[in-house]
Amino acid sequence: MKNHTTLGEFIIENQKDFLYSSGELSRLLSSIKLALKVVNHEVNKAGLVDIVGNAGATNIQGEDQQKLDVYANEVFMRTLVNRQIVCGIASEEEDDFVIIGGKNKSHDNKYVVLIDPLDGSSNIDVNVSVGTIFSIYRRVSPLGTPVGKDDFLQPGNLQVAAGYVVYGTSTMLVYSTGHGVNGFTLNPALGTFYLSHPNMTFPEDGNIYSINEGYYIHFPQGVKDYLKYCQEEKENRPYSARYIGSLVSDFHRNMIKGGIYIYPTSSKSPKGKLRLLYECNPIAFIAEQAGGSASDGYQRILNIKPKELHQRVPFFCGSKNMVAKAEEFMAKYPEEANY
Ligand code: P6P
Repeated sequence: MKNHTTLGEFIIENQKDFLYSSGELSRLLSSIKLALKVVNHEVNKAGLVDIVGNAGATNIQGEDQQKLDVYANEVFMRTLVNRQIVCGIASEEEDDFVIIGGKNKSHDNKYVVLIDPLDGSSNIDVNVSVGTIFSIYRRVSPLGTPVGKDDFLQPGNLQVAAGYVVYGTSTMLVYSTGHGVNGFTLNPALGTFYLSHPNMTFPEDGNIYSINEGYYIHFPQGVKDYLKYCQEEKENRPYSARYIGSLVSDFHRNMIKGGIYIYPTSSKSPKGKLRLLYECNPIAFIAEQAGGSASDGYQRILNIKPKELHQRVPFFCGSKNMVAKAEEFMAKYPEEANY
């Protein structure tokens, strides 16, 4: 194997890029690296041990919690708390944000983490790839005090780092600290991530669209018009429809091959399904850092000021020119911007 840089070496080599970081962000990224290796180990053997299937509980979203959801959440929470690096955590699997602090002075820590510990969990039982998505901000509340909601309700354009993991045919970590996007592939024999996809860039155009067309009749008219555009026999169309049902997997493929992912509003999901804070914002941050774009059909995702922790928004994300074309169709129905 070519002498690839390891993730640990990459984090250290690029530490100088982190504005006013005294190495804490590097340590935070390293703690996430440890947690995702532990989760990866369980995901890879899910079919062999009694950890697949329903945990018998539901989360605040009212979704059945899969056992691996619960396990992944516990692993990330424990790792981040034990490393004493963050002052607060918000998770898809936690009703409210979790204050980290008190006895071990974590109130002095600078960063908060927002996470979807296991995205696409409905695919777990059928052995289709799933993922983890994380977003990191500097706190806005004073050091030494307990974090508050405002530390988590920051617009996505203030993220200091974001990333995702695809637990797929190989396990990959893709992340950005605002200086481009880099992908690392796990060598399972060594338990080491190697830089396999340096400077990932989103093709400006593509011919793949990812959406759950089963809900077609419930989509806004702008989305229906765009889908008909994708399917017409003209220029480089019709496009190919590819939908895995796992955001990180569909997004990852589209970033490599070019494409657009859409989860719009519908009568089933009047505000869309994806959560702004720990799904759309981190994926949008990565998309833009790679030269792609992300909107709710009308405005840049990263400019949206969050109102609540588990807020949902419509999501159009991918190749810049494909998102722009979809927005052209959405713009014909401005009334639908008020979801
Ligand atoms: P549907 C997984 O639950 C998820 O949040 C995304 O990963 C995925 O793209 C989407 O929901 C799938 O939702 O309604 O098409 O099954």
